[in-house]
Amino acid sequence: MLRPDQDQVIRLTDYRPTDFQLATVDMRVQLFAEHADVLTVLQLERRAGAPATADLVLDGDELALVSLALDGTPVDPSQYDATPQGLTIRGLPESGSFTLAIETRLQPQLNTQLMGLYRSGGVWCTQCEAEGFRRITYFLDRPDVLATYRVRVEADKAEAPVLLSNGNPAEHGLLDGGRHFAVWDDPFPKPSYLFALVAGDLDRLGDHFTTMSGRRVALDIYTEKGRAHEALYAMDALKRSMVWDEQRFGREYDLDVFSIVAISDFNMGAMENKGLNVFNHKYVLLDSETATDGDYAGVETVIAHEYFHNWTGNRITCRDWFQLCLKEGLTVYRDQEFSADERSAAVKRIASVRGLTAHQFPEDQGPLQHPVRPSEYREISNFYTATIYDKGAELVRMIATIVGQAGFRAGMDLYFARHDGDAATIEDFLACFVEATGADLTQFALWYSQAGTPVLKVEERFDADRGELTLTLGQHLAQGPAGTGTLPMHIPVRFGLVGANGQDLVPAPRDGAPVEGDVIHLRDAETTIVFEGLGERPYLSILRDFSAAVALRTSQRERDRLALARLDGNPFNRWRALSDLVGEALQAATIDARGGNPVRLNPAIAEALIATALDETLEPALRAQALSLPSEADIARLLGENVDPDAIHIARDAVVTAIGRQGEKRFAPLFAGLARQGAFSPDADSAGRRALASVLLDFLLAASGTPDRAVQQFRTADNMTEQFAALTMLCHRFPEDDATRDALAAFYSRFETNALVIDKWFSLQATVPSPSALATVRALTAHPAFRLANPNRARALIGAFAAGNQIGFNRADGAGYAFVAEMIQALDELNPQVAARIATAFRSWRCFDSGRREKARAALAQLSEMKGLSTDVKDIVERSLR
Ligand code: 0A1
Ligand code: ZN
Repeated sequence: MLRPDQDQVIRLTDYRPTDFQLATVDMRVQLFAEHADVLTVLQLERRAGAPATADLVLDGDELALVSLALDGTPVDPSQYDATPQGLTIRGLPESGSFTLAIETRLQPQLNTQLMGLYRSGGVWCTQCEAEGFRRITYFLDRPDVLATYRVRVEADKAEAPVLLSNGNPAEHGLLDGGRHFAVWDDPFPKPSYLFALVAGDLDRLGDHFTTMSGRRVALDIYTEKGRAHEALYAMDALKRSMVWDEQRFGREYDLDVFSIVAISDFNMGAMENKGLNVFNHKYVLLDSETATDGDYAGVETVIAHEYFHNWTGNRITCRDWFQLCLKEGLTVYRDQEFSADERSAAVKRIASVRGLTAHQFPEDQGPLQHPVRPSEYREISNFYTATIYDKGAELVRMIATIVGQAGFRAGMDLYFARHDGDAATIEDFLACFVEATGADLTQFALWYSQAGTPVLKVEERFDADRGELTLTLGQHLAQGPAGTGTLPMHIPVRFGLVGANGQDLVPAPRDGAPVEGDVIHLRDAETTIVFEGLGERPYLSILRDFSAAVALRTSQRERDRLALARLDGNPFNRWRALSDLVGEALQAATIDARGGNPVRLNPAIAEALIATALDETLEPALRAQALSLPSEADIARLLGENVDPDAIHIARDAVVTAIGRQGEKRFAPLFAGLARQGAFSPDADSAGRRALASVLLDFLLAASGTPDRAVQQFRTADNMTEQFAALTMLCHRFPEDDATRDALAAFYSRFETNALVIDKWFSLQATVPSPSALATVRALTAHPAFRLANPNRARALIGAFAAGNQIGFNRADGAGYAFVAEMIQALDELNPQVAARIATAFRSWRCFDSGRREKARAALAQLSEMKGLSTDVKDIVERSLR
């Protein structure tokens, strides 16, 4: 593929508004078997104050111009330059409004990048965020150019009975030759990245919602033929999201229709196009036979996330792509709060923090580090990251902690009232909380510009004679590859002082201490706080609910942590006390294993885990979290440098076996007692019981050394959660066993026609923790069901191997790295975005031992020298090497 050189760096400081203002967009899209004709009429006007001679420069990407007319008259070719990458028009009117009619011809069936207009399983669909609209027509393709759109779609009626675009339906009718049309009107001004068009032969699940002001909204979910019933849970999640946004944020839906379309070829999870969300079908379609509890939770979250974007993203959008966290961080915060309210708040918080530390921390601590609001980029698609989304959400959460829940709602109300219809900035957002609450967020704003994970160090000293507890809190931010500064930030540290019986003591900080209720406001590099009037030495429960995105270092004694794991009234911190103990034990075990020594585990730690498993006062989902040990990648991150993944694997397995043996007699009846009575239900409580049963089963298998219990569960399960858990344990623990081979084959033939389940089958084999997984994965690339061009399938095999198989990817001989590099190169020819995403698996290469480091560096270096590499992959590879 021929690629233009797009190596320029885009900088936040270069931002300036366009010279031309756009008012309306009128489109006609004619879809044919081999091409699509797009006529776009723009109503434009030179902006007041813009130079009278400024040219109009429109973005394009692989476009072909068919015709160009100004106010109805063809433009003389001497007046414009059209290339596939842009259209520059000279001599446009100095004042007054004018129209430009632009005709382009596209070939959606050849579009494998899945950006712009493409075909997926015969359906025409679009993806325009961030810069896909310029692949449909020449345009001011940037988020601060807002316009109302009227779109007419035409296609063959038999091939595409469903014709959709943004907004409300306006007209529809028949055309000659078996064709038909539909016109859609979107009254809300929007940027081009929110444009969408869908045409195809789809099934529909219809429902409706009555908003708080009594308006009736039609809700439609479109799926491939014969699968509309699999969207019932998604529809339920959508209605719950609509109610929640009204109640929690006072936000009402604004169009007459809200539609979701499930598509099988999609680069990301889903897209919040105004009134017409397009989803990866993975986040729409499910039932209990084909989807796990994790899939149900994923559908609920993504449905909510995209719906919440209607206000945080669509009604208020971003001025430029540097402000991406303005919509993404805020919307993730909102979807997390929704899940917390719908399910268990503590369990949701633990899951979110586990996700943050597993995905965002390594990004923030490695070569791909960037601030939540970056100041430059080469390829914006590479900035849909855990930092923008998940750390971005943590910053919103910190604001809520600093200004309090009521202040947060007041600030949000002001934000919605003041910026509705705007393309806003982070400064606009912060100003609303400052004005609504009087808080000073000047220092807090550093969180948006400084990359890296601050280390929060906490020391405690108790003076029994005076009854005083002295805390010394220090923060340190190392200068990382992003080079964005290391100033002390405002860190809200939620805490509790826990008495001997688990009750929270009322803290009495000495006058002048920066403490408000249960929050310490750390603003300096170091602060000492004295709590007075303590009759006994309390257990310090610090950073409750993970109130700030920091790496916590305490010198807390093991027995204090064991006490907190038993007593802390804050369930999140109770979980963390245990998780820290286990994390340290796993690090020590890895050192044992690496030295060729037998792995030891302090029986008191195993006992604490077993006691938690048996504690009926705790909800099962929380117990399951407590018993799910840190992953091999988590342990690698804790160790930090000179990591040997083989030693980690041996150590972790030995620790699981030791816990299993110590707990076996108590786990077995607990496991048996969790067996379900009655029909399957995906609700959070039932899912929690299944999660607990599943971790118990893994301990029991490790202890017994035989696959029998897993084989039994695999055979008798009537739902995917239990069946897939059993299959995973068989593959991971007994990869060579005949029973495993049989189960894998049976699973494949049973679900052969369901792509989402077959994705699971591929990724399960890709993540078997063994050096021989590489041979399996390589062989699976030749499997008839493997298709590199399908993002879900590519991620299921190659992505899962690279990001989810510590031992296989990081093989000491470098063969894992070489294989993934080769696949990235092949995929880059088809789909640069997905290739670049898979390439981020290399980001932690510097933490391994020197042998692996050299092999990884060599694979990256070789990749970076490949000819014809996309900007997307080049950007990731070159930054990874810096
Ligand atoms: N805004 C979407 C994410 C998204 C971004 C880019 C895409 O291009 C392929 C697709 C989706 C969200 O936050 O859900
Ligand atoms: Zn989003």
